[in-house]
Amino acid sequence: MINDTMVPWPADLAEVYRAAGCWRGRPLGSYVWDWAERWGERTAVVDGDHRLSYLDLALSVDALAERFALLGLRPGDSVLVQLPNRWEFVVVTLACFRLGVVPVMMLPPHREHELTSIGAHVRAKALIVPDVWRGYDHQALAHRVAASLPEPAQVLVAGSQVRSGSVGLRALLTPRGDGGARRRWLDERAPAASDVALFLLSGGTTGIPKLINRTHDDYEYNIRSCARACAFGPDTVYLAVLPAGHNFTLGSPGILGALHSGGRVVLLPSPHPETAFKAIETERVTATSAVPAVALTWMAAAEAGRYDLSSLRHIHVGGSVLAPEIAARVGPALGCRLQQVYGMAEGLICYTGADAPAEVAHATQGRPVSPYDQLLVVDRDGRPVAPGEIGELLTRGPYTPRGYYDAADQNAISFTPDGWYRTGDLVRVTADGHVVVCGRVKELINRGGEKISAGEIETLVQELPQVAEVAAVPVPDPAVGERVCVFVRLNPGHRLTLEEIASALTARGLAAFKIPERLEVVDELPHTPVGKPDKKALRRLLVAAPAEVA
Ligand code: OOB
Repeated sequence: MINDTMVPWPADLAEVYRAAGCWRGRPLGSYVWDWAERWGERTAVVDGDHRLSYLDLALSVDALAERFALLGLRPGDSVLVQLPNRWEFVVVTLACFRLGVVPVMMLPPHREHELTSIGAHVRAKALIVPDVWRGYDHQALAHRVAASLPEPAQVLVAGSQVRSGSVGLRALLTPRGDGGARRRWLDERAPAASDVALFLLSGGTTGIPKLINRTHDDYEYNIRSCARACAFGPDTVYLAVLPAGHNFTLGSPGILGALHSGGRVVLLPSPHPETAFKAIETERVTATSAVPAVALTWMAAAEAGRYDLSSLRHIHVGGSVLAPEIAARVGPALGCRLQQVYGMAEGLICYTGADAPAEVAHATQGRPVSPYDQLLVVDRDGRPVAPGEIGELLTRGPYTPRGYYDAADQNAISFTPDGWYRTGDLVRVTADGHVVVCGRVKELINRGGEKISAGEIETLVQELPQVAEVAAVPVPDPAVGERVCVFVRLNPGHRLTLEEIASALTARGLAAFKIPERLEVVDELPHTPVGKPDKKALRRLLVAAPAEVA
């Protein structure tokens, strides 16, 4: 069902990608045993005191994949995975790949609103969640969501507080019986490399996040190409501090890139500088990735000089705009090299080289990681701009899918008829092929790298009885880049506060990071000639009146 719904690459291009060695024709789960055979007792995953060797990892992955099958999960079924950066995340993800069960990479802050709509869309057969995380009862949330889904869904719980009606994950991870027989059994049932391996979430600009189906072939190539761009190898120690289910941390090159290179992954559930620096010092971390907001807090904290960060060679910074003046300070502040990255869950990833000169590393967002990536910069009418001019970036390539999952209407907007993905980003491309991100045409708010769809917020605020008309726009912010501001025209005789909006949207089960942080009540919203709220004019208002920012 999931595989039939995917928009395929054209057959002739697929052949080119195979012949060129981009697509190797192997499912992602099959690499787990390659790694184990090559790296055996070397440490693969570190989570606090818990360490897994490559062999432990392969055995646990097989054990869990088999138990998934015994629980009734079938290849092609999808499951919502909402786990923090703990070792279980890695085993669960790889076990899904091994069996051909498709994980949907939810983020820990997601709540009913996101889980319910996405779970229904993919007909999720299970939810895999922590018991309690940051004081929030995810197990109870998962049961509420499961009860609302069209098909029965099991609740699998990481942690020790497993209630009746849930399945405890830890018990499923212990290898039992004949490992060799289990390995053969799983090998025989391995999914096809062209099948969907996982769903990543798009920031999206309308409604709930769109689902991005990434195949085994395409995602393995994504991982391998990014690992090469970042010079990952067996001596890499990668620290994952951003959410593990985000494309940046998961496979660009991130966790899977480190494992695919024989390196070691250190997982931390938060980017807090104190714990991150301690981990860098004790685990001798060589590479990590951060959004600009996190990089800024690290740069400030590093001044105290309390930790030895000398093992760190590279920090990958991307996900939102990094100003060149700040970029120039990252390396000196942290004692490592900066690699900028401009990427998207939809595919295309650009990196500045691991040893790029300062003018490239500080002032550009890098070059595509694959020679097969295609870039086209167009003007408002869709015509290519002159070289070096600014326009919207369109892209195609061996790891950029041709459409969102089961979203024909959205695909007609986000993809051109000949398969180009419209990034919604304004860029210029330098003479030597580096991309410089100059702005955005899509209606999205980028809060410290977390993408928030303006349309999703507007739909929910519009439902409030006080509201006649609403427009959500980004308000610039020095700490996180942008925050959500809503402009509202009220119905006659009504009043509305920011707190009322926040509590109404929280009650609807919206993730906390999406809650508007500024409200502007206006008598009239400016409109474009076609009658839509004029977002450009609204953004100008906010920039013109920064002093009013709460
Ligand atoms: C990464 O992926 P997403 O899917 O969360 O967001 C993609 C969007 C881009 O279209 C662009 O609008 C923005 O995030 N973005 C940047 C940027 N990197 C991403 N805007 C300005 N400067 C940058 N360096 O954000 C992502 C995925 C993989 C690797 C890195 C980032």
